Amino acid sequence: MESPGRQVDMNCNKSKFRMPDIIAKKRDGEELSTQEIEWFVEKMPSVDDSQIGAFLMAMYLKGLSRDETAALTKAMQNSGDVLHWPPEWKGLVVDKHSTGGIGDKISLPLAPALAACGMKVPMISGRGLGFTGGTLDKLESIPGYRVDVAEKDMLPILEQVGCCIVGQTSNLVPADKKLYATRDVTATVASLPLITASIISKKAAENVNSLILDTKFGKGTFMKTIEEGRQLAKSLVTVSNALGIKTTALLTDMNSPIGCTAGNALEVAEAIQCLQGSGPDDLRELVCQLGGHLLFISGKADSPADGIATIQTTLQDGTACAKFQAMLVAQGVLSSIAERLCQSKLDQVDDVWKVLERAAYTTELQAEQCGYVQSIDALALGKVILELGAGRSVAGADIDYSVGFRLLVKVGSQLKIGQSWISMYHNTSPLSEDHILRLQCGLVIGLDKVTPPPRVHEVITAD
Ligand code: IUR
Repeated sequence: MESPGRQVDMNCNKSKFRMPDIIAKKRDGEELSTQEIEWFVEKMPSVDDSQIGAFLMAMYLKGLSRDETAALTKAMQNSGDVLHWPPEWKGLVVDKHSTGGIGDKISLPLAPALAACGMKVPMISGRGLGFTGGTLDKLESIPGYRVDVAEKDMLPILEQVGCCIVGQTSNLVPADKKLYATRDVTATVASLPLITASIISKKAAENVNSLILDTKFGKGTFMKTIEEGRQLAKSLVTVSNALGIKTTALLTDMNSPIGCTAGNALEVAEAIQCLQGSGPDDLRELVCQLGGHLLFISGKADSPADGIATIQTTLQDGTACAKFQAMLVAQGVLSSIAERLCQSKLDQVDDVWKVLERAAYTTELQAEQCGYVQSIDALALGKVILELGAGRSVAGADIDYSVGFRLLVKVGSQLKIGQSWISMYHNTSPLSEDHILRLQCGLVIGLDKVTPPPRVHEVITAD
């Protein structure tokens, strides 16, 4: 019997496909052809929402093979503009993607560090939603920073500076916008092939030669177990390489916050510390490891260790910081502000308030027992600052750049009773009892000495 429903473009001369047949085929667990997947993505603007939802659910339940996922990713890449770069940049155009976490400000030092190594980094980033912060929000806490850079204006910035960090333009991977919005309302977000196609199609549309992925697992990210993180990393690496992008993933621990700070302006300050060769060790290690592996797969370092040392040098000799300063100016920040931010010594993170918006109140919380810090629950802390205004619970909401926290201890630190362990930056006072309780519960103190777990657990390369 013929399936009911609007029949999309029956007369399309490319094929005789019908949406109900494609949905049924996937519903019954069969493999779709590349042509069927391409047809679906091409016709998506005129496909009924109910059919897109049903197809997504069929893909969610039955999965997609490697070839199907690669075909979907490629078709999505080609659904809008694909960026083009001068031929002499071949091999130099690189980017990084992170699956996101609390205190994840890695892109801010990494993009300029790579530019300082001669790479071209057209980084297209996102905004934060929920407890994960967004790179664009962090940068917008710097007065004047513009994220809405047109594609044609990226070229001169990349020529002169070597990196830019911008928002997604309206015609880059429009298929992902439609699919992501529909996944959101049809309980089909958490699907490995759909996440893979969504992430890699956007990087492929940037037309990068090499890509490094920071695939996180743990409390402060959406892949809670190491095995879930590993499966996502493998899927991303396999499909990205199948599309011709040299790709490696690092599987990294996101149980405790990265660095010491979370919250937009505070994270900018910490990123600049990193660019000045100081700041928290774990942040610097992640920047160097991600950058080092990326230089290696791009053929610009003889080994990952060689690449790591090269990135480390750019942080120590000021060349990465100079690139960051130049990028800020190229993206709208007054040169006096950019200079003040990048050239004043930020060993005291509080100095940042001379340039950036300052929270009205700072409250320190004290340890309620003595011992060693066993764990710091990134998610618990991230949710509190989200509620205090550092993030948005719904897309489009305003955020308060000055809200956040600064940890005064790390996992493994020894603490005395009454010793301060966190500074909260907030604009409503006092902190509520509920917030204080949840923050205190986020710090686990015990008598056992603890060695902090390594941030990088595994390096996942193409088979
Ligand atoms: N980020 C993306 O770009 N796509 C996704 O599907 C998810 C995160 I989940």
